[in-house]
Amino acid sequence: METRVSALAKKVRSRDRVGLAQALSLAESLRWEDLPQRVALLQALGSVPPTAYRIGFTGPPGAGKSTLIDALGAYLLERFPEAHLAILTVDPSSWRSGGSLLADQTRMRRLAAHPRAFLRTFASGGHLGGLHPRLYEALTFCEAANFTWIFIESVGTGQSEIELRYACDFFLYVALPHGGDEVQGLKRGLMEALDGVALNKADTLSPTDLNRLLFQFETALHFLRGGEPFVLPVSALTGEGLALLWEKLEARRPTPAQQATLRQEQTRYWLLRYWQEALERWLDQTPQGQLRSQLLHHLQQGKPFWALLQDIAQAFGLYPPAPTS
Ligand SMILES: Nc1nc2c(ncn2[C@@H]2O[C@H](COP(=O)(O)OP(=O)(O)O)[C@@H](O)[C@H]2O)c(=O)[nH]1
Ligand SMILES: [Mg+2]
Repeated sequence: METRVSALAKKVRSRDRVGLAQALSLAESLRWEDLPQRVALLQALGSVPPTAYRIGFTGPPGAGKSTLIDALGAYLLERFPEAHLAILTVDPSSWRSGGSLLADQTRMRRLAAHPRAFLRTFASGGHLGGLHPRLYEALTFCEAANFTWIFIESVGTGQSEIELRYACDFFLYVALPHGGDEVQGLKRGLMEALDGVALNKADTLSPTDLNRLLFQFETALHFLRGGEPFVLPVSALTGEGLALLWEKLEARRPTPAQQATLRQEQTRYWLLRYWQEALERWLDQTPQGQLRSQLLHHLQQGKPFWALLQDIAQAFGLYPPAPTS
């Protein structure tokens, strides 16, 4: 195993497509049986100083995230002939064979065919509402492959929206201008987490509508965040605003020291997720873990709520409560 792993590590470091795809499949696996292999690979890659600029793109389905990534990515790869770009799309709402993952691939036509771009889609991993539980490892592998930028696309649903923040250096919200009250639809938690807003499909808006939307976003963000996150109209279709968007993203790129601190916080987050996952797995094998299905069964049979509460507390040795002195 040792030599196979070090051979794989070498391939990853040299950005070999097959090797990288193999490493990412390993990252995608949710089987604990595969953990030793992942651990060995991470170990073989050693500690990788963060060099890639990770940008997370979130927003409602149809906002144009994939199209924007394709346009921005193609623009960047042309401008920087030495650069390499990795794109991970993580779609919590669909499965590998599902339609929207394929849609992402077809929306990224330019990047899909580009020799310096690497595209990979991640299934949901069955994790309800959250990002793929192994995304962190996948990103570590991409970082070891020395990509200049890593773009992460995630559909904005529930928890994953905010969670993306723990995967990237910059958290960009791609807004879809319907002409309604877009800002109202944004959850407060999301407003607090995002670093910038790209108002996409600016080509479909009249100047009046565009100004109204910009004003709405700027006011809301100013109120919440002192106006720190930017709001920028762009069009992934016409390319309008892309150069300026990149200028702004580049200006917000964290320094290596800031990036190291950020990664430390992010590692803490993913570590606790692992802990939670292991805990649940462990719990399922204990009598207390099995109690869960018994409780639901008893509830269905009409056992009163208070009696079920008693059962829970008793199972964990909490009933009657120990007297506090
Ligand atoms: N008019 C216009 N259409 C766009 C723009 N960006 C994306 N679209 C279209 O919006 C639809 C959804 O785009 P897609 O990138 O798949 O959205 P995603 O679900 O956020 O990834 C597609 O039909 C795109 O062609 C844009 O800037 N202007
Ligand atoms: Mg998409």
